[in-house]
Amino acid sequence: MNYIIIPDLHGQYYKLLSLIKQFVKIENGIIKESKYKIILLGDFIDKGPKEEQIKLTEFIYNNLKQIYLVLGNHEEGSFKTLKGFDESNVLDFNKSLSPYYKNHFVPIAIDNPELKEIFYEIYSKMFRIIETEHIICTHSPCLIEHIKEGSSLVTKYSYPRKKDFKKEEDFINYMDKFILEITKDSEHSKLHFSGHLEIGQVIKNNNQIWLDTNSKVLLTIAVINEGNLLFYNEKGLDLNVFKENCPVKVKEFIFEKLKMG
Ligand SMILES: [Mn+2]
Repeated sequence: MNYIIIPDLHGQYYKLLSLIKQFVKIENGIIKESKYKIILLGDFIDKGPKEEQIKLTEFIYNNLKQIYLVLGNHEEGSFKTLKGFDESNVLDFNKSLSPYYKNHFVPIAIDNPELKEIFYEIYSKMFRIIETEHIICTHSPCLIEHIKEGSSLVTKYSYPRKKDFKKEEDFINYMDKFILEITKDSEHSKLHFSGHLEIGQVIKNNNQIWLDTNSKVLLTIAVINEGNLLFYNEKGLDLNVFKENCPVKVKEFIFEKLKMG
């Protein structure tokens, strides 16, 4: 099977189109039958422009046959917040998970009941873990134990953000330690793909691949074609992955082109 694996889109509908049009045909908003299955690694809502969040949600809904969905913390948080709203009809800002989720998709869906129903339908088709013969996909980078246990950490492993550090250097040092800690275990041979982190680069260590979710500039996706793993952005093949952009110590881990049986 061939896969196109796409990290956190956060409502960037047009970016998704330019990424996947390199591999699949789209006619009247429908992805035509193709040799690729598309996997979205979660967090397709929030942050992006309102109109694009709506378009992206509708596009996913219309293409559920071609798109496999991993559950992200933004979908989970928004779903719970919306359900709370359905039950009480009053959005209680103190009771819901975090004020963060109320400033994005939630108010858009409350204003648009049809969109909310579409979102619920998509949500019912999302998985915390997608596993195939060769790959495992989770929203958040996580330890193999978390996958085995089916822990909710596969969706929302938390880590400090760049803005939590005074100096960028401190953040890089922290992330280097975090990366080594979380990727230490490579007992299984499948490639493990995840998104969720906002560190502005793709990271590979052992069998784990974390796709950059800082999609404000170029968004890098992974493409598995006939057992070859390649990386693409909107402009085409991304050859800079793992060469220039990794944190200092992570550069020690050299990326080899992966062949899967
Ligand atoms: Mn996330």
